[in-house]
Amino acid sequence: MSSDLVQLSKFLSYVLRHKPEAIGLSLDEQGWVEIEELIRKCNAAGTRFSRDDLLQVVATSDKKRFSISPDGLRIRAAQGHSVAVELGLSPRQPPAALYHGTATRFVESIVAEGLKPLTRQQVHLSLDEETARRVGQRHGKPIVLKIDAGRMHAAGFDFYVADNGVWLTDRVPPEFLSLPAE
Ligand code: HQG
Repeated sequence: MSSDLVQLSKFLSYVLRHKPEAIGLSLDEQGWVEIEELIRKCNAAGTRFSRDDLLQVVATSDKKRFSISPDGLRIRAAQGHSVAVELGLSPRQPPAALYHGTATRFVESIVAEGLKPLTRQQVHLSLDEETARRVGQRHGKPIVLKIDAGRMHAAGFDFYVADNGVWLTDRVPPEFLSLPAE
């Protein structure tokens, strides 16, 4: 993706996940906004782009960060929100194991308290260790925790899959976490 489109992707993540009010936008309860209104308000706020630019960002996003509604009129962030949204996802049976990448400096606290969503709406989990490692790397020296998702689900915890395949759950208590073998 060109650097202009990367910048645009970051701006869209900011607006659609965290600060819609920064450009006078409000998300509906499932996080959707009209594409036409989004473009108009971004342009008015000084971030100029066309519908084609937007569609290119959506199509080429490495993590499929954005979803377009089936009628092509609306867009939302697939996950990662800090603003309250109800994505409308149905609970799903998770695989036996899921993974969470984090930085080594957070591990002591995570082992004591479990995984919490902190600034986001839910905890984000990956299907494979390699993806989790990349997520963890964003925060520092990465470490991948294994989540006993099968046992958590059997204990009554709900799991969801975002439009882009990221697994979500409200929290992970410490008893369902394991550290990699030394
Ligand atoms: C950690 C990216 C201390 C948690 C990725 C993480 C993902 C704790 C950090 C998405 C803790 C929060 C989300 C506890 C959790 N004590 N630290 N009890 N519980 N943490 O960025 O999962 O590139 O909010 O381990 O691909 O890193 O933005 O969450 O390290 O899908 O599109 O607190 O964001 O996508 O960090 O990443 P984040 P995340 P994008």
